Amino acid sequence: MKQPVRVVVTGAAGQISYSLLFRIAAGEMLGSDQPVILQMLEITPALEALKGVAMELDDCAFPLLHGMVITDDPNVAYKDADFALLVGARPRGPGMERKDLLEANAAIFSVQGKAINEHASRDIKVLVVGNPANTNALIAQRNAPDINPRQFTAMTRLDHNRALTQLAQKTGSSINDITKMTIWGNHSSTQYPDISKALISGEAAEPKVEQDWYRNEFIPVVQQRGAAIIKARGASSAASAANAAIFHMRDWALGTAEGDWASMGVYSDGSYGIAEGLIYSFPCVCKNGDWEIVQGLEISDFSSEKMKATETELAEERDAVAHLLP
Ligand code: NAX
Repeated sequence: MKQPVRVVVTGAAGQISYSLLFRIAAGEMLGSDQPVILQMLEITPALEALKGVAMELDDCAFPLLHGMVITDDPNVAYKDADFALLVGARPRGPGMERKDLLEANAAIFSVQGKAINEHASRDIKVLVVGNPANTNALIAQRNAPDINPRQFTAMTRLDHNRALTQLAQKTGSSINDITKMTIWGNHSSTQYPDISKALISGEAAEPKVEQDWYRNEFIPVVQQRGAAIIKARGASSAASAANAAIFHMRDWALGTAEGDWASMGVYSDGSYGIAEGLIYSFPCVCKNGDWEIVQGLEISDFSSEKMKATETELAEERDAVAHLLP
């Protein structure tokens, strides 16, 4: 049996975590031979509810769950952490402007970044789920100067999965036949879901759908899917978000499938002309616990415009919190 690894989940009493924690403990994220210790962080008023979740985890008698930590102190939560899923965030309250939301979360994610810098394993893999995810990841990263910036990522895998299903349903194919889907940019309504590189059973997907559907249905449906879920369910995506977080971390740790890639919000190295240092979603191949941005893809004028628009939004978000960054 392998040595247990330490996995931090923040916002652990919230609705996404209620799906996420059980799947991590069941071995779906890191494999059925990898024991885990769950280090769960919440704000003080939610600790009682978190104790209830921990009781349920106990009651599952998961063979891979080798321990749990429940805390409201980030310095305790991140101690020796190997993986961290940052789900806890400040939701948009009534009358809150985008700038207020960015600032409220900047406060939370600077604390997380500092605690990671001081207490986590130097090899920690961080995934930010809490919104605005890309900019929250940037803030955490900037507050952790001793950790390689490549170890901070943001989640666009839910958007990627949504895009796969939309394309599969439209073309009457199985999601198992579709590869090389891409989400570019921000996890927001400016994201660019791009099927121009996607393959269905090895053949180009784009010629199989009408341009009108692609541009005027597929792209907005994927961009607005989160809002559609809220409208239908009366609550935001939870189980599907937890599932995407599992897929993101599993691929990063264990590798993407041969011949395919995953969409991940990662530290931009300037690839495709995207400003260096932004946490931007690119197509990534993962191997040996590391990721690489897929290089050399041909970018059409249409794609270039869409990729730029979402980059501009991310640059604006970064600038809105610049005074709070170290
Ligand atoms: P909930 O409100 O159910 O849970 C959030 C939990 O975080 C709460 O229990 C709260 O007490 C806790 N929390 C708040 N501040 C904290 C802090 N400083 N430290 C530790 N815990 C803290 O929200 P949930 O539905 O679970 O969603 C969580 C986040 O995921 C939200 O920001 C949401 O917008 C975001 N999402 C991101 C998605 C993505 O694709 N990147 C999709 C789903 C989701 O919308």
